[in-house]
Amino acid sequence: MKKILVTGALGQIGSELLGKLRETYGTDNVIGTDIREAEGSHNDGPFEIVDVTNAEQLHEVANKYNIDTVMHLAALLSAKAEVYPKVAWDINMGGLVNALEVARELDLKFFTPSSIGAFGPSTPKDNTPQDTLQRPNTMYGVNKVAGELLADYYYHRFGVDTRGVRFPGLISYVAPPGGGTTDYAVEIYYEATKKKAYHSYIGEGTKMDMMYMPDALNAIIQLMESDPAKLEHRNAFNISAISAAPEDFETAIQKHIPDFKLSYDVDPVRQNIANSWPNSIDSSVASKEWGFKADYDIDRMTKEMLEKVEQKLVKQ
Ligand code: AKB
Repeated sequence: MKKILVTGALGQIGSELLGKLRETYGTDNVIGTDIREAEGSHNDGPFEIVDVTNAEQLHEVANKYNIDTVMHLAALLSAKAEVYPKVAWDINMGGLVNALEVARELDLKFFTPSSIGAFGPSTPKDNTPQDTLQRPNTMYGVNKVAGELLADYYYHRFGVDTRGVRFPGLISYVAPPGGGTTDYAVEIYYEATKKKAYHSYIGEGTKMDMMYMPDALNAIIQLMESDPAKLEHRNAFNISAISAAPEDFETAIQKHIPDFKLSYDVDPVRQNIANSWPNSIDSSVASKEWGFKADYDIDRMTKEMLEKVEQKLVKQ
């Protein structure tokens, strides 16, 4: 990777990936794009307004910068996609096919994330295998399974070097997530710091996979830099670091804020989505094919999240 274009660069992953890529590959070699204007550090390097559903615009910007890699992140997350299923289809599938077409026409390397949302109620719930039943019952899940298959198709049919992972819920103190089912696992740290209390919209005992953002960013770069000859599962590697329910975050937070209180006010839409996802997925194929390894468990992540969120709130 020498010149990289990132779509959705102001989203939860993009906001941090942009900085990390610029540090690693040089500021001028990473072009951020999003549907809105960049602010702050995102403007330190090249940035363009791009609506991924506009194929021509995407093509024009990719051509202008002579890129060799696309990281396509622009998407609507699971809970929002349930509220606006047609919009989700248009953005998640329309944007993806446009980005894949650019990669095909310009002979680019391609990364796009799938998600634990690509699994459904009939998928084995514990230690979910890499290759298994995928019959999701959400629009986001339908988009993610179709996206995995489409990226495989572009590799087999056109030789596009497509790669991807199934991300769990991502936890970070930099950019807030928006419209996801796992967002509670970020909110809980802000509310613990501000109020020593949190009402979880996900019910007690609902385990989902999670990961701290630095592990997610390392995974993207490691996968993209790995030897293609070793990649059997190109487009949808299971990766996870933590399997946790709200009460597991409560326990981890109470080690630092002993009087933190967790209560529940369950949102049926997001709870139904969470119920359809695995409790824990098996990342061993990613470890075997390209050396995936997460550095943060829930305790290490919690210590850092509480410190960073506190620093952030003091500055505001
Ligand atoms: C969401 O909750 O929609 C995302 C995801 C797991 O893909 N964080």
